[in-house]
Amino acid sequence: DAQKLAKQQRVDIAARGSKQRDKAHIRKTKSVHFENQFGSYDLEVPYTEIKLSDTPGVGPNPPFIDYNTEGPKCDPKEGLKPLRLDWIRDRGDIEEYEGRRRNLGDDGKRAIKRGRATKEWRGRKHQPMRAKDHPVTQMWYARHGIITPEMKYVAERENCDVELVRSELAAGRAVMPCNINHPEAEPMIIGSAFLTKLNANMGNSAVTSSIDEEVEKLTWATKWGADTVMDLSTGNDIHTTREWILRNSPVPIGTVPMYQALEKVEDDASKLSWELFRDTVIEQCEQGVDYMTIHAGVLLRFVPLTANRVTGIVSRGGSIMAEWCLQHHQESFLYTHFDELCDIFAKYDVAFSLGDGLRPGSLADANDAAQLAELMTLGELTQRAWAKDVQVMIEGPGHIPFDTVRMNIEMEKAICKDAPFYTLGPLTTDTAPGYDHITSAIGGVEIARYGTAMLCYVTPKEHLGLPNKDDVKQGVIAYKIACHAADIAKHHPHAQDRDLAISKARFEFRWLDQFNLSYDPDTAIAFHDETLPAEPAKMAHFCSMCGPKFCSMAISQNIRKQFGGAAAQEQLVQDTLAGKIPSAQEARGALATSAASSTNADDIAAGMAEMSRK
Ligand code: IRN
Ligand code: FE2
Repeated sequence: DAQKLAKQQRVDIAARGSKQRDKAHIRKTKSVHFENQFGSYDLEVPYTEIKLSDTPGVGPNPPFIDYNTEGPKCDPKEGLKPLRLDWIRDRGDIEEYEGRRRNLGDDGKRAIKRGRATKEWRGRKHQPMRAKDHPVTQMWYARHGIITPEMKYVAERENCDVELVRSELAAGRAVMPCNINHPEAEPMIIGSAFLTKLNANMGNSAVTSSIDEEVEKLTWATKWGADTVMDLSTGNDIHTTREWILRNSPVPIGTVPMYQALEKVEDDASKLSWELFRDTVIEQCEQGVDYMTIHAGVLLRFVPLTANRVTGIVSRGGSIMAEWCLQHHQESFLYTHFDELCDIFAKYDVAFSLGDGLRPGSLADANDAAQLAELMTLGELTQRAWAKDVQVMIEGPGHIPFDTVRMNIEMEKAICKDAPFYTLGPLTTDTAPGYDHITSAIGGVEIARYGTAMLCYVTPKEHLGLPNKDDVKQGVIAYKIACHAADIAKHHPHAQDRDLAISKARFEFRWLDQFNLSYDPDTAIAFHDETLPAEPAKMAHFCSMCGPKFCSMAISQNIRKQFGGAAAQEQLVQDTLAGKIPSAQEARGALATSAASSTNADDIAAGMAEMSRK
């Protein structure tokens, strides 16, 4: 029955589709020529064009240009074009070699046998690349004064100077997750100097979902605006699922390699070892994972600090490591082998997302000794990674009261020397399961406003179950709102342009433009059509909220028509206040210039006379 229900839900979403959005949001690219010491390139930089209609009697409105995360269309069985391949090869600092798994590997074959992966994927070869003699990270290039095509591409997307991109990367204040084995990805940057980014988590678990569904969810998430996607699969066919996702992903892909490592030891944490973990990491580096959550700040001596917590350790990766440390009476191998991990990451340009394994899982546990002890350790690890030119971001909470949100980003900045912060919301109350996209988007705006670079979305299913497609959309849209509100509060250049465009459309009753400029045109139009489905209503100067007589915007427009512009209105007010217009009768008389007569004119004039008396 649960399966039937899930299927029905999928059908509902498919039926709802994304028709309005797809009609109006057109992905385009602009060609940008770029040369550096390694070659000459024509970069095809993507953007979204939102077509707008004319303002009656005034003229056309230019299309609105937006950041695009969607990626080009492709056949999922073929995968995307490897757009960065030449850029990577031209630098002459990599070698191609026989990877650990040249094809799908064992779980891939199992998947094919079960009919869960198609035959086309069986022969897919994957020849990985790695650094020959120096780190191939964007941080290394940035620190050596080299401007890469990736940096130029990002500067075009962000509408900023390429030197800003280079210097932020060099200083570690921004990361560009772009594994050389994921050449399909369109370069993007995460840092507080740039647009706030959002990550969408997905992935199967032992209980639900198939590979095709995961790829579909990925496409779905990037369509609505996810800047990166984390594949958190823990169920069957982890390797194969990830292969499908990577080859189809225009955005950086993150993972928590510990999940796959645990699967390899049949979920028995005590059997984990550094060697097994390292091999899992290399397997994922070769596949093209762009950033990895590594819970290396969960130290043996911090575990007791969680013993009296209300909700203990809520991080999956964190709890696995804590269990391992206690069972083995040993320091975490993630910590003791951290430098080796850095060397591996430097070979492929994988970025660290240093995990918050001890993040608070309830307001009661917020900002406690365990959380702070871990953060201090992450600060130390950041320095060690930077010493090897490896990119780093820092994961943050969790559940924390709103008034301590700002303190959390300030502490992170101080302790981790401005490495980009990447937070899970934070949720500002524990009381609303089913609505945690809201409880957390509230914290998200606040923490991003003060400099958090990327927000990890939380869906309405948080604490309740695996998100379906609709939950993914709800989560992404909630976080689009949070990121955008934060960018406006940060006075990020042009952040408010879209608000201006949609407000003008709203005031001018350009309904379709209003729908199309919204983050979710399909919901906007569906809500509108619920009460006024007829086509002419899309031009009407009112909606069903206030009806034709009481529409404030229509009245405002009437005021302008009757009383003229600001100067004329100001004159009228001055006259009124000076007592020159003592009655409604006379007030109306003063409106000699008024063109159209309106039922509202009486009321307005009466109101002004009343004001004058007072
Ligand atoms: C983000 C910030 N803090 C945690 N996250 C995300 O939580 C992280 O990026 C990853 O997607 C997930 C890891 O969960 P566990 O293993 O810490 O529970
Ligand atoms: Fe939680």
